[in-house]
Amino acid sequence: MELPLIARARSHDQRVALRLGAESLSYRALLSGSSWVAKRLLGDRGDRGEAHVSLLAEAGGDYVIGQWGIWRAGGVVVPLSLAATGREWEYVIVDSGASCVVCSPSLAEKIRPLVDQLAIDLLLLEGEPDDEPGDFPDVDVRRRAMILYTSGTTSKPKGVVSAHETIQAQIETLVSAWAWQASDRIPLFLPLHHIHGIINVLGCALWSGATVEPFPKFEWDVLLPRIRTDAYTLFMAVPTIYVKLIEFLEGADEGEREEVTRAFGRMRLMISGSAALPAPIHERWTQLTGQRLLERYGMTEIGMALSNPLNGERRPGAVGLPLPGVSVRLISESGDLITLEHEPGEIQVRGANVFQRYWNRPEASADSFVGDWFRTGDVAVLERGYYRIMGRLSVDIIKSGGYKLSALEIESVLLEHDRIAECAVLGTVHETWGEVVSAVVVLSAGTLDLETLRIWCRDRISAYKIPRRLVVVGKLPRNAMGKVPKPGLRDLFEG
Ligand code: MLC
Ligand code: AMP
Repeated sequence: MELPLIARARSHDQRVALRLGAESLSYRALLSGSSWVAKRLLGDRGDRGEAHVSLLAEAGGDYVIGQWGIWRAGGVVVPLSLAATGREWEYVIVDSGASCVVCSPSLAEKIRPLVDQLAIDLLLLEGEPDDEPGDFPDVDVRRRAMILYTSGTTSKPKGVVSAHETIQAQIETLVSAWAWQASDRIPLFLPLHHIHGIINVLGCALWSGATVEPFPKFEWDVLLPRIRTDAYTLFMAVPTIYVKLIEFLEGADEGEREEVTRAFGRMRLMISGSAALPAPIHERWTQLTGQRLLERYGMTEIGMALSNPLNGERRPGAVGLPLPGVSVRLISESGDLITLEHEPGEIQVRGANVFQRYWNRPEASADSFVGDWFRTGDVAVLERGYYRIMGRLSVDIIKSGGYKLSALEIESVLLEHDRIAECAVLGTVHETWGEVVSAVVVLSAGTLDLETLRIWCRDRISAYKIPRRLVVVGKLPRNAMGKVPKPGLRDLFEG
């Protein structure tokens, strides 16, 4: 039996799956391309048997052909970030045990030295469409499908292992809750190594027979003419993008603003998630465009869990109710089930949408579950029937521009600097980015300014992990346990 996503793609056949400028790729073309990939990966084997295969491709045909090709060969996709540094790629490839990188030809030279150093295979996506039937394995949906790396509170990112059936459950709940249709058209400008872009946009669209228009990144000038001409029915973004859109619209001349806000107003649905959408931004967007944004809450480990309704009240500042098939409960600090409104507790989630485990991290995996309930580490409260996210249990998790960052991972890099003796990294509030990475350091010698530190960080960590704020202190405060009380450090950045 073919994987459901592939069987569905076959039924969508000549429909346009990807629109790429004046060109387009049909579902059939993506299947043909992925046949070529699967055959190359299989060679004379009958099944890649859950071999881990990294995927490095920009949003577009190569990405989908690579992803489907790996799946059809029985492999597990480990997407690589386009923004990552060489050592971040190395970490993901080595930690996941990937034996091969499937890569766009345009990106090959960047990763080739690492592939050579690790003595793994490189498959370039330069094949011809292949319509000859292939001898592909039957892939049971309980098998592993994807490993996404996400920052944890244990310093280094961990690989979140999801089965095909997990991905299917994550997609199906959204297709039903947000009424995805084959006639939907959506722009894709979010990175494809995270669940928001992979599942909510690409996965749901391709499952539904809809059309995706991929862009290498979010660029207002490029999107604007498309929005103006009603190119999209759906729009999904992180709060930072809505903040930027409001800035653009407020700065536009009146005629343009009028035209574009009306075009946004005509979309079927606009969604925000991956970080808290401040109520004033939600309200300003409605004032400008007439659209009531639908805010939802999710996580790499669980897909989406809570959502405001498609039909009904979309409440600013709230994330609504559990999605179909997803169970959510709140647990107090003392471990009790919260049954009353207005009492905050940790969000725990159960359902077919929940991942299997962290790759090669039995302890972290065990610690993350209470029975079959996954502990999100996020705190919420139920208010007038809807959940509202209050924050996170760990101060070491930072959300910046929708990216989840580990303060501990950044600290361990900063400590490699020969002038930094001690440091504490934390997120501080920022209007556009939600939070920005901020570092408090104690120097062992000389001086250090932010710009010098940022340049030094450049080939070590992704741009969005590099500190934006720096304070040098003589000594870091420590509590009785020897820990730095980070929330107290926020005052250092005020003003
Ligand atoms: C970039 N810049 C930042 C920054 N990122 N400054 C502060 N904090 C950050 N996090 C700076 C750059 O250095 C640059 O400055 C300028 O902003 C523009 O950089 P850019 O890279 O061009 O930014 P842009 O393309 O505008 O990116 C913004 C963005 C992007 C919001 C589109 O960050 C993004 O795609 N975020 C989404 C991440 C995501 O998908 N998360 C989902 C995870 S899954 P200068 O000085 O050089 O001009 C998940 C589960 C769920 O969370 O629920 O969905
Ligand atoms: P990630 O690990 O990158 O998948 O990020 C998941 C985290 O993003 C969650 O644990 C939350 O902290 C945060 N998040 C996602 N959606 C929302 C939202 N609507 N409001 C507040 N936080 C959110």
